[in-house]
Amino acid sequence: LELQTELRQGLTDGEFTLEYQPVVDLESSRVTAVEALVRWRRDGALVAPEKFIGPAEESGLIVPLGEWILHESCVRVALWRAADWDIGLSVNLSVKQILSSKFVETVAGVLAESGLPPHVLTMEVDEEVLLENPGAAVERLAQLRELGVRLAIDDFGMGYASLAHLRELQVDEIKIDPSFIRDLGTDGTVTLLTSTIIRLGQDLGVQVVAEGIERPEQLERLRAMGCTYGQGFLVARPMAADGVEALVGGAE
Ligand code: G
Ligand code: G
Ligand code: MN
Ligand code: NA
Repeated sequence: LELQTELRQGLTDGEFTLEYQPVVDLESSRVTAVEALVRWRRDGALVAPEKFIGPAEESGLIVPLGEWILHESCVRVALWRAADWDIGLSVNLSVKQILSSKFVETVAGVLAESGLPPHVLTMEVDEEVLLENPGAAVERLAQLRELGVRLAIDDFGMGYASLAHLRELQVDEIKIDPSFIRDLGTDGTVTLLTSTIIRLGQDLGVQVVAEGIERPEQLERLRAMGCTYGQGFLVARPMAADGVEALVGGAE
């Protein structure tokens, strides 16, 4: 409970920050979007989300924290777009957040306040979200999509029923789990599964993003398989907003 108190205090004291990890077009290397990733700056050191997202979910603090993350990142990307930079934003959602009352209104409010066009925002959900309370979660996500927001299935391929989710939800994007990319080219089954996921995305008209690209051979293979978008330490690490500005400013 100590941690819960500290988390709450941290939110009040402005100890949370965001990093942004670029998503690039694998053909042109252009940065097409950023994924917002929350960090906790506690006593001068950054704490990884693995350490605090779980506790924040248990206490319900994920609801105000998630709203802060959404607001902060939407305002930032709206500023970039106002400076004539055509870029999208992806935000990760927790199940508690999605099922909280007023969630859809909150998202609509943040979009209105920031001036970010809904189609620029992608909401990432992983399978946990769809397993815990499938009916309610699917309904909420459908409402979100009615706002014009895009939906992505995160960590695609690792779940118990990845294909079923493509039936239940209108999905705009799938993000191939990094474990597939890691064994690309060395494990024949994984390589075949990856190219099949890419083709599935193409056939369904769903955008495919490969996550966790760390080595040039992986990027080359993904390109050859026709994967359009990618993310990973080879391409760009998560970085503060000014880092993204320097990266893109330097590239243009
Ligand atoms: O950024 P990093 O690789 O450390 O993230 C670790 C995990 O925490 C990932 O599963 C990521 O989706 C999750 N995470 C990062 N930022 C957020 C966030 O803003 N909201 C939620 N719900 N999860 C996040
Ligand atoms: O679950 P989700 O996909 O949202 O997790 C995003 C997390 O993945 C972030 O914490 C980010 O730091 C991490 N990440 C991004 N690219 C790479 C990569 O190339 N290798 C590894 N190991 N982690 C990565
Ligand atoms: Mn994600
Ligand atoms: Na995630």
